[in-house]
Amino acid sequence: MQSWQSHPVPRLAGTPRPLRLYDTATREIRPTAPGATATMYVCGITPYDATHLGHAATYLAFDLVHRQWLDNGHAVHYVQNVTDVDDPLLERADRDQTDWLVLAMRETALFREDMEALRVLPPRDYIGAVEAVPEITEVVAKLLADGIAYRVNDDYPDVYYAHEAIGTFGSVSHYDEPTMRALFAERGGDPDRPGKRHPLDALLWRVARPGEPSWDGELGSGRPGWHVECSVIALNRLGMGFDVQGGGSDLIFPHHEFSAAHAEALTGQHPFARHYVHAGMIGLDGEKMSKSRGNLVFVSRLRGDGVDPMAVRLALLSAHYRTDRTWTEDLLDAGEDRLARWRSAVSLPAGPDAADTVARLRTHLADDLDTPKALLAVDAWTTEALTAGGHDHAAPQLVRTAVDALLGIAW
Ligand code: 5CA
Ligand code: ZN
Repeated sequence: MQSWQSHPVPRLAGTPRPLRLYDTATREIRPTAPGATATMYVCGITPYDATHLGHAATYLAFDLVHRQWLDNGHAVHYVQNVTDVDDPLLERADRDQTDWLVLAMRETALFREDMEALRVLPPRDYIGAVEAVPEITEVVAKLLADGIAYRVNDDYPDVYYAHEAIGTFGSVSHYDEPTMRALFAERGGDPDRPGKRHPLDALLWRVARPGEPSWDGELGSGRPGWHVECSVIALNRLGMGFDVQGGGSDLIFPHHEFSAAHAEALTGQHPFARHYVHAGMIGLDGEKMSKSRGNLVFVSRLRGDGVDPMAVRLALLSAHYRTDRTWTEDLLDAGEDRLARWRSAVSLPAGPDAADTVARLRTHLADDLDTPKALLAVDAWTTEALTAGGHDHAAPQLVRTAVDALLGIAW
């Protein structure tokens, strides 16, 4: 699939700091340890509705990871998927009497525009589930051949993953079985499907039902399950042991647990990813912002209303990426005020020395993306520049470059 346009990222002088991130699997903040090319897979959208601020916040967090690695001199191989065929997408297309494929293409196009407006660096590989069906089919067939997957004995002999196949199941989320069962039922799983060997076994291949899109191949006519899509798209481009698997915290279980388990069962290697990184949930009026709840604030709507995407960026980065938080008008107002102050300060002919500000910015961001402290460091410099002033003629440009490179703000 076509990705979106990149903006050039300026190089920043001085000393970068190696990035440390919280890892859900080991439950601690650990250094990332990428090679010359850092590798990251972030779960993409299910394109049946426009990008809301929850999605945006999650992709912004991983954009900062991307920028930290670039600052440290790494190339970054970033892969993202699009879940462009799935039950909720088909249900929405049905409800709206529209072609599911056209709906997916339309919402994916809008997502690309939103990401570009927010200056999120694009993935190198942007891969739709539909285009990946042949490679996914191959993996499911191998899991079947290896006895790790099985078909239910039914009119529709769907293929399931026997989740007890490997001993590492549970090592991403560490949830106990009752929690797993509850989340599995809540997030797209089918614990009560008759014929499964265990309620927690996850769907790998859904045999074609009348009226549903399907693909023919060695498994017969059907379509892939959700977790195995991400598993295969990541594995075939990044290999086992890639640096970061990312998404919102609603993906910890079952999605990331099973994506990892499928790949580990297939290859016999552990781990799938070296860090599992999860962003907190953005809510509105006390509830998680979600398409199914309908309580959404769309990035495109704000853009249409003339809101500067850079203010949205600052508003979403003003709290730590791992905290669940609520979107409010006040947050956006604060983002707009901050952006205006910063813009005034970097437009001055001179300001106070900024070397220490840049060092603090780097230190805070490298510390599990501590954006609240990073933003305060820039605030401190701008306040001094706008009140006391300064004589360093290079300082405003240095702050511009640092905030552009590390926080993705355009002036
Ligand atoms: N297509 C799957 C992943 S393979 C999916 O979860 N799609 S999504 O459109 O529902 O979400 C896209 C990304 O945004 C995921 O990383 C998800 O965890 C994240 N996300 C969804 N809702 C929120 C929210 N309210 N706050 C923060 N992140 C969210
Ligand atoms: Zn995914």
